[in-house]
Formats: sequence, structure tokens, C-alpha cells
Amino acid sequence: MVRLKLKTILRYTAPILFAGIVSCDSQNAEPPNVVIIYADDIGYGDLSCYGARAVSTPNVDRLAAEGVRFTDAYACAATCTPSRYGILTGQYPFRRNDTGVARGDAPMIIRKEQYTVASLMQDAGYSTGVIGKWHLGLGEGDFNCQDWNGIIRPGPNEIGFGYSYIMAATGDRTPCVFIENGEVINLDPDDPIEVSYTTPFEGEPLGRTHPELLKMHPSHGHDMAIVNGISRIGYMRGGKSALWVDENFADSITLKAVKFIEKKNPEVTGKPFFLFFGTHDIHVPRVPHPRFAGATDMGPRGDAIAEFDWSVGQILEALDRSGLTDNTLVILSSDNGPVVDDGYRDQAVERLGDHKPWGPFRGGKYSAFEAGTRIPFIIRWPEHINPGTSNAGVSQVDLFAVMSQLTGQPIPENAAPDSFGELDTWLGKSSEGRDYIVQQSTGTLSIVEEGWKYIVPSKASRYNPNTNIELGHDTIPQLYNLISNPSEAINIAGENPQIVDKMAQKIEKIKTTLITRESDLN
Ligand SMILES: [Ca+2]
Repeated sequence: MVRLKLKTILRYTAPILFAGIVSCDSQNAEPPNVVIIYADDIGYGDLSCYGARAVSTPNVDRLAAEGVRFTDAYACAATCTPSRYGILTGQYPFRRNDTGVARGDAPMIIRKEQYTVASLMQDAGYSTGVIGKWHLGLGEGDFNCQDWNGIIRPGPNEIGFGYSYIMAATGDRTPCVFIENGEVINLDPDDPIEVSYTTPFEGEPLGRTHPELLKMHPSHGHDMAIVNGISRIGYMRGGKSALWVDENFADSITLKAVKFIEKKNPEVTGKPFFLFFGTHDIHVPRVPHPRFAGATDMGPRGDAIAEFDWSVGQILEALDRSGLTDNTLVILSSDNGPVVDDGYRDQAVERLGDHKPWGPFRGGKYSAFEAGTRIPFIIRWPEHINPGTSNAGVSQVDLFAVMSQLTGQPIPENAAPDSFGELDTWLGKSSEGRDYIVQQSTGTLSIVEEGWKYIVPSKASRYNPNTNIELGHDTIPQLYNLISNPSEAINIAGENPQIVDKMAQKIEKIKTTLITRESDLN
């Protein structure tokens, strides 16, 4: 049935949609598989193909050498939850006031009636799956609405993902278990899980009361439930047989991703696949498998980058082994910029040396400055992409519309309102890029256009001493020329009032224009 549907889609849409992609064999064009490798908190300067020297990432470098490496690419926001919301829905996360960093017991932020890029791929006839970090909430209702001991719905399976194997939030938040298709795996029904973000459970040791039980100590926050010798954000009790082991995160989710690729091979299923693989690396707690200890001189943060690269290598090898490399579009990126001390005493600061996770940019995770959202972005599709580097401006919010162009599956009315069809740019065939890019920090919005960057004034904190990150917020307008001053050192708003006015008006218009794709803003 599905195979028929796909062929039907191809017959009617491929001649148009693949016209720009396939030059001589469009009759035989099969839609590509799509694998998104979505890193967590990996900064612009953390990979060797982006200039890192203190860590080697040969598998990512291979991807870059065989595809297009983008230098001016942006995540939707400077933290996990809003960034993930944006890439999956094609809507700027600032349009909703509940897309901030989610608790582990938050209800699902993407509503079950929302149409996601996974829904689009499913409707286009793809096998779809999400594996790894989720951090977009689960269930519906208030906080703590989930039945961790039963079926947890809605979840990714209700918004377009046919298969899911996820952690509810992050490695540093309870519940510390993996959830497969809505059920906690390895759970003993006689030892039910309880989760709370407000009240500790009587008798359960906490990081702040029992530091002697910890193998990794918090530097700020992260002093509640202890699991695997590491204290977390949030409380939990029970579910002992289901608790994860941090050292095995990468092995566990990478193995699931490789199995997904093998099981969903189009030669077996008759349809292509779409896999969203969210690594936990290099988010805190950074506890890579012991075999990566000492891979770098930077301690766990550097070693977690090496582990991330290993995961990438496993995915690429699985594609090679299955004969799928040529017709698989692989996108590798990160959800936000880098942070060094993000809450654990893991020697990241002490052993950083000359390494610059933020590359040539200012700020980091959480920040309105470039390093908050300027991220690595690499796309490989051997059948259709000539390797190279592109400085076109691209944003992850466009994934949705790009997938629509790729598959010929139309975007339903009102879905993905801020997602633009930038396929030619993503495939390295055009150097045009987006007309403008919207950035979102923890406290304000910014806009980048024609080399200028304007940061909307905000009363939010300018600096976070815990993470030692300049947040880029200021009560006065900030204007930078990213071409002559990519490090945003010199605020030239005072000398350029007309440009400030124009950009301030534009971002106001973007805020009030609910569907920017079809607007006259472009
Ligand atoms: Ca992140």
C-alpha cells in the first residue's frame, strides 16, 4: 500500500521536484533516506573540520569532506527545548510562551494535533523514527501528568514518529530511564517509578545531603536525586531495574539507530526512512564510556566529543554496509552553542587549554551573541551534492519546508509557518541563503540580515557567572557588522540609527506576522 503511495507521489511530483536535483535519471529517482544527527551543545569550534585542534573528529570530517559544510548556519534557539521545538515544527519557538527549557515531568510541548516534520515524512511514505534525546515533554495536562509505569502518551509516536527510543528530557534530569514507544524499558512493575520536581521522596539520598555517594559532583544546581553516583535536577524514586547507566548512553542509542537503519532499509520495507538521531553528547553530565577516557587532554568534555564522533562513524558505517550511502541525505548539526561549566565539576574549565568551543564567536549556550546559535551544519548526499563549503545563511527552522521540497509532500495550511524552502541552498546548489535569520536567546531575539546583526534590547541578565557566559542582553540596542566584526566586539548601533530602526521594525513585523513563509517580509 505504502509502496504504491510512494510511487504515486513520485510519478506526480518527482519530475518537478527532482528537476533541479537530478539531471539525467529523474525517471528512476527514488526519494532519499534522511538521517539527522542532532548533537547536544556542540559548539562551532568543537569539531576538527571547523578548526578544533585539541580533539579529532575524523568521522564528522569525512561527512564534511563528502558534503557541504556550512559556516553561517543557525539553530532556532540557544537552548535545547526551544531549538528542538523549532526544527521539528518549523515554527519559531518564541511564538509560544511555553517552549523554554523543559522539566523532566513537563507535558508535551508540541501538541498532539500539531503537524511536524515527522508527520510530513510519514505522509510522504517514509518509515520514521526518533532515537536519543527528546526534551520536549511527554503526556498532556499539567506538570507531572505522566504515568511512568504505564503508557506515556502523547509522545513522539503521536506526532509522526513511527518508532521512538528516547530519554524524556536530558541526562541531568529525572526520570533517568529510556522510553521505547511510550513505555519505560526494563521496568519492574513491583518497583514503580515516582517523579517529582517539587518534593523530595522521604528516605531517598540527595546530592546535597549525601555528597559522599557521588562520583561526579555538581558545580551549581544538579543536587537532587542520585542515580549512578551522579546527582540530577528533579527527584525520583523506584524503577531501579530501569535506571540508565550514563557511561552506556552513546552505545545504547547508537546501537538502536544502527538497528533502525538496518531494519528500515528500503530494500526490506519498500519505503525510505527518516531518522532523527539526537545524541546526548556532549550535554552534562559528561560521562563518556571508559574506552574514550583520555581520547583528548580536555577531560570528559573533550572525550565526549570523541564519543560523539564515534557515534557518527557507526551511523556512516551502517549506511555503507547497507549500501545506502549514495541515496541517503545526512544532516549533522547541534541544537545550540557550547558551554564549558554547565553544572558539574568535570574539569571542563580546568582542562580546556587553548580549545575554543565557540570558535571565533562571542557568547555560548543561552546567549544572544553568535556562539549561542551559530552551530556546525553539514549535509551529505553523495548522489546529488558536490562537496564544498557554503557561507549561505541557513536556519534549522527550514528543515520542514526543505523536506517538503525533497519529498513533494505539501505542507498543510498553517503548518510550519516560519519554514522556508531552501533546498537548493542546503544542497549547495545556491549560495543565496535566507534573506534574514531570527535568533533566540534566553532573554531576547536578534535578527541577522545582509551581514548586520541587531539584538533587541532586554532587561535580562548580561552575564551568567555560573557558566561564565556573556548572554548578550543589554538595555540599549546592539548592532554589529558580522562581516568586519564577527566577534561582536564593537556595538555600532549609535552610529547607524537608520539600520537599527529598520531592523527593529523588521523583527517587530516578524513577531506579528504569524506565517512568515508567505509574507512580504522575504
Ligand atoms: Ca542543547
